[in-house]
Amino acid sequence: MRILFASSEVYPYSKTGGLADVVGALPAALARLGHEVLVISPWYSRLQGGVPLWIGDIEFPFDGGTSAVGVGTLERDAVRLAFVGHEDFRRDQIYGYPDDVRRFCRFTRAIPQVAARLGFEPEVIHVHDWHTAYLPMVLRYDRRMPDSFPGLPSVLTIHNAQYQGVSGIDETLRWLELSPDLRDSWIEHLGQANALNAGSGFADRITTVSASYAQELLTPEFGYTLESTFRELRHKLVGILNGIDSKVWDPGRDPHLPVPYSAGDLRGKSAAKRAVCERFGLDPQRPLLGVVSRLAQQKGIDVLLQTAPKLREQGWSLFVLGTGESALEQQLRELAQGGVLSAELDYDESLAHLVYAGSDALAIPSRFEPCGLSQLIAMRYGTLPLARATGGLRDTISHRQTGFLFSQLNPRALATAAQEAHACYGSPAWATMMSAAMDQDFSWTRSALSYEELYSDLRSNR
Ligand code: NHF
Repeated sequence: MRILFASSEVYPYSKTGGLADVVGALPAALARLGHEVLVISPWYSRLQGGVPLWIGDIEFPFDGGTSAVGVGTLERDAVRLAFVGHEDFRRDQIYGYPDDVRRFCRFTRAIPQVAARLGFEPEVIHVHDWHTAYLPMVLRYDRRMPDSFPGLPSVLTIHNAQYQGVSGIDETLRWLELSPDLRDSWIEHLGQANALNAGSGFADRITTVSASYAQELLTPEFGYTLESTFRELRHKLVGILNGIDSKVWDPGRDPHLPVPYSAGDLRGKSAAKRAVCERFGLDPQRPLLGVVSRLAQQKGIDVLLQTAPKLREQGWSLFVLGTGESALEQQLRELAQGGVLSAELDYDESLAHLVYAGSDALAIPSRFEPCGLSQLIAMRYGTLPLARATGGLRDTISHRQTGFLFSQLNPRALATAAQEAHACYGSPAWATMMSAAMDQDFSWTRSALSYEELYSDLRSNR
């Protein structure tokens, strides 16, 4: 099957979060199943890991005129990638500008012409999050599409429903070159244009990255005002769990560890713990509770920091790796100065590997977690997650079998679960949990097979 992916981020070229990881890995897993995949993404000024080969400019209708963008290509893991270059994307950050919706409307409008320029005739279109969510609507209503595009089935994957792409309706329809008659269609939500609402309404299927998050989206707490839309569209909403790159995250051949290890021989795990403890002055006799996370409200880091003195009292060493909101970073610095925890306020891929391996448990107190990657990595490294039972965390961790779950997000609930884990630490039950955690299959192949089935269904229903 020929599948077109469109996304604002793709690992390793651009990344602010898990979206990039998924779009970096799922196409390769689909390619291994024999499919032909083209990934289209913006050509940011700071692409990591490769420079696309510029193959020319293309033009397409945009905002009452014609826009021109450059197209560059690359190939990686049998997947073709096309990058769309325009000064809109040559900025310091990927997001965070007042004209973000317009920027990604330009990108979205360019996608069909970019595919055509590469001679790629997709059979299915798969878009991700709000940035590309207008594509199903454009496909349905624009008459100036390349030949193979009208009537194509489309899938929207929601990685995070908190970000929706909100703008004025009239201007958005103008940017997209769509008729003002569409102002009362799915584009409208609470009197404004909402890309995620439009994508949900016009895509043939909505997927999200775990079954629990698909259910949670139907509630006000997680739907972020879109819950009524999701309830109305629940017949086409499914959850498909993400995977992890089992080559990158493999304790048996991880170049970032002092000694590789496996479930059968855990000496390398102890070596990793010693390395973390030495480097950050922690007592290796205490169980080590690691945190590898964006420092954000979504991740419940505020609650973790409130609980930190209690965790220390229980007997844990606490180590936090990550960057994020400046208030949380400041609080972390203060707690580190007070000797409550150790922290490295950095985005350090290599250290992350060491912390996943060297920790005994990994704290993940997320407010919401559509899927979550860190618990999957932790379990592969025999590090038991101590996590809030939400979204993908609930679906991938079994309480007292592969980790520890707690329901409410508050310091008391976190401390109670941490106490339970601490009491279990070092017992035969802990060792059994470690090997059960390490034994699981979270490879991308499993997810890719589910997407393959979904795409096939869509095509046969046409
Ligand atoms: O894993 C990729 C990621 C998820 O839970 C994560 C999130 C954003 O918040 O699907 O997207």
